[in-house]
Amino acid sequence: MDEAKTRRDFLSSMALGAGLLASGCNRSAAPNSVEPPSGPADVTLRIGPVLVDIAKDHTISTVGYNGASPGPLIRLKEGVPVTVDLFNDTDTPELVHWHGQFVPVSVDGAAEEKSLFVPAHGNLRYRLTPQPSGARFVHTHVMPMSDLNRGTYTGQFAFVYIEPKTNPGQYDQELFLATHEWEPFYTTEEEEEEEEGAVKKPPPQKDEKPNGWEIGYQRFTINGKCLGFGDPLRVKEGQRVLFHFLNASATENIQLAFAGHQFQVVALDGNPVPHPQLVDVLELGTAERIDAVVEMKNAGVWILGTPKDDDRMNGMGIVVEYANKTGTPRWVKPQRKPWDYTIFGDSRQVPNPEEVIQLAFGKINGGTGGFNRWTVNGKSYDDKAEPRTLQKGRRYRLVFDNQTDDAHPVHLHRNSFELTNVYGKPTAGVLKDVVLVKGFKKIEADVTPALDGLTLFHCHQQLHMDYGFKLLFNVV
Ligand SMILES: [Cu+2]
Repeated sequence: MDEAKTRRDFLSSMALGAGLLASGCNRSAAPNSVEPPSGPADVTLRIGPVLVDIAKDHTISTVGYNGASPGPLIRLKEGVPVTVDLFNDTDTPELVHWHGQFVPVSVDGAAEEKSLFVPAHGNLRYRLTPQPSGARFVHTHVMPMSDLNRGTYTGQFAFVYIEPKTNPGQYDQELFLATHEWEPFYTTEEEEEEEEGAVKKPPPQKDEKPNGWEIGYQRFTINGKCLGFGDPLRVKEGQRVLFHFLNASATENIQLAFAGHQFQVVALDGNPVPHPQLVDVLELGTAERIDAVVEMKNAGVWILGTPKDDDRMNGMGIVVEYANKTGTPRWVKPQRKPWDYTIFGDSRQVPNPEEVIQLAFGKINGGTGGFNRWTVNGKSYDDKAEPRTLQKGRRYRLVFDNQTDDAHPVHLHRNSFELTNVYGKPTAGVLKDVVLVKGFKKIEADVTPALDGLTLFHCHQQLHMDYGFKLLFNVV
């Protein structure tokens, strides 16, 4: 408990320190500041170069927030407005996206929505009202395209935890764990879906180009450390520990298991689920969050990490150490069972939508040495196309129809959607802002837009998003 608290205090004092520093040096307001700086901000993020010591004699040079990656944990109160200062110490304009929050387009941090940029070597101040409560995060939204040193390939991400107005608080210790991969490289190797029931890729059609570039990684971390480096998580027998997991990957969908333990999943993407369930393995598409309580009733030294042996050996894991226990951390291969969002949902009937919107995902192979292109309803994103209009307060059913063999973690900005059908199984009550749609499968989700303005829908896999997998809505 002390461990986590100390780290939190350290991180928030760091954020505060940066805030004081920022107001102390009295930078002039950049042209697109919406409010002139006066007095310290409630939240300060300084975008700049960072060195991340991920393992012994292994340092990553990247860009992060407030001198670290992950950046500081940002704790906000639901409905209580805060002033945010963003400073950009890099040579390129940046976008800071408040993922999963219902905020106006100006501060949402997406170029397609015409949000404000943080100018290179400049700053931006605005106010935002945090909502809804739960585990959110903040990350860069620039499009790196082929440059693997930019965008979400960097260390620009941080947890945002929005305290609910009333907190159930039934846990003894709270831990925030973010996964991220480093040293990306281009590869021709495609990631196979190993799951039972996964639809196999059909043989290539005549005249079809082969698959284009995919991304691989050398190193894998949780909270910026490879497995075996950095402090273990320290727990005591009998504790209930609330874990907040975030997949802060640019491109990877991951699974996590905790040897000797089970996860009681209580919230998905920060939203409490109707029916918390015990599972052995968590699955998180890029940008997904899972909150899970673990009862510490198996004293020892264990590994929490990915079931993929290669990735775990390259760092994707963290040691969990019970008080007064020593020894080599143990790993136990978990049972393989497909992740099923519907086990956390209700069986009740959902209201009929007023309109159904089909969103068919397609892929055009890029060929050897090229980039695949991605389409929604047959078209790659075109910034000159008129956005599709949605009416505020109207219930829409979005049909995510994945006509490709890749899994897609699709994300809708400035809204949550309710899962209503997953791979043919009806469900209700599971609210999310990202959902992972497996190859050649369909998920339906209902959304009732409440906020005016441009609203971006896209695949959160960076390479897919950059090469066409986006669609712009306009809520009126
Ligand atoms: Cu995708």
